[in-house]
Amino acid sequence: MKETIDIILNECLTELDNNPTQDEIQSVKVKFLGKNGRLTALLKGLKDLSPQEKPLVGQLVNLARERIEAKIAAVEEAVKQQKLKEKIESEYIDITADFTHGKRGALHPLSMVNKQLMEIFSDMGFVVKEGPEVETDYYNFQALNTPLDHPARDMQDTFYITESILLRTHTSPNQVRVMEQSRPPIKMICPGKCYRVDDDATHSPIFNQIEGLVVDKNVTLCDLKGTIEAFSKKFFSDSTKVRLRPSFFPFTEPSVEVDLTCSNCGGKGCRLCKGTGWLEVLGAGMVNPFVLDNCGIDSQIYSGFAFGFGIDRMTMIKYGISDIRLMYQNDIRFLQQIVG
Ligand code: FA5
Repeated sequence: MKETIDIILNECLTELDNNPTQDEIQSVKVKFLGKNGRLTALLKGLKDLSPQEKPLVGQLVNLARERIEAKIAAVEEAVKQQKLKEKIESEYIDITADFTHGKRGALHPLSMVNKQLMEIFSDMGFVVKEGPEVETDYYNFQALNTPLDHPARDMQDTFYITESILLRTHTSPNQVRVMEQSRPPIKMICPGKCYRVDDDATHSPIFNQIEGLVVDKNVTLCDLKGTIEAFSKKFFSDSTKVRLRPSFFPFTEPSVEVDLTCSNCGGKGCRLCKGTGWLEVLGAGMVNPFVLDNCGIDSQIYSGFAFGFGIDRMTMIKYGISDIRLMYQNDIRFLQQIVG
């Protein structure tokens, strides 16, 4: 009987010696230790042995079983360690690898400038608002003192969806929307896309404006000039000077065009400023009392200023871009020159 036990034991240990897989280990368990396994069969046969033989053979079978179980545990541990090693190797990341060949994304120049402008105005206490790009004729023109057939509409021809719904030509409709919804003091800016039937090197059919509006008691043209000056010094440079020239917008009275000293030549005169030393950057003025009253704000008590400028134009001036269309063609070679 001892010989039979040794043969079974050796056979089993040999099978476990050959780097078995987890499935093969399972088969060995079933084959030798399972319900109908070979070692189990020996235990079942004990009942046929004599009382003297029974404890002896039983002890031998149990010893063999213990050796097989210990071997199985060792082999299973080896399989587990091997799997772990393979997993670690397959998931290895070389954090010292050279990634300089990888391309990094960057904000588009217009988004970059818009973000910068928002930060400057937020620091100055302006609240950022938004308004619809698809606008009604009422908000885009009529509420801004520009009735049907007003000649000022000619300068802002646009894309009409119906006779009374259009793509907004400027961000000024948001002056009205904000004044209708809130009471003074108001201090807001509103960035957004605008649309006009324009198309040349400095005018795009789609472009971006920022509207500014301040309404309170005793707001004057000096406050407008001071605000533009403070903003321009932050955006361009400390030496930037501001100049106001008379102009006309139906929704401001008086109205002004605002010029800044040329950021390229500092006011000496160059190609960018066409030798004048000044760059025209925005339209502005004191909110027309008609517009205030129309929004339910008593023009006898309150006054306000508003301004509107092109983000595209600011970007062109800041980065010396000569053609606005470059910013909408998404040529990576152009974009890389601006954002690196
Ligand atoms: C207006 O749009 C007025 N709403 C501005 C304003 C606001 C006046 C508040 C008074 C009070 P204007 O048409 O000048 O004004 O446009 C303002 C700026 O938008 C221009 O200086 C220019 O920088 C930009 N702009 C206008 N049309 C285009 C265009 N087609 N492409 C690119 N930029 C444009």
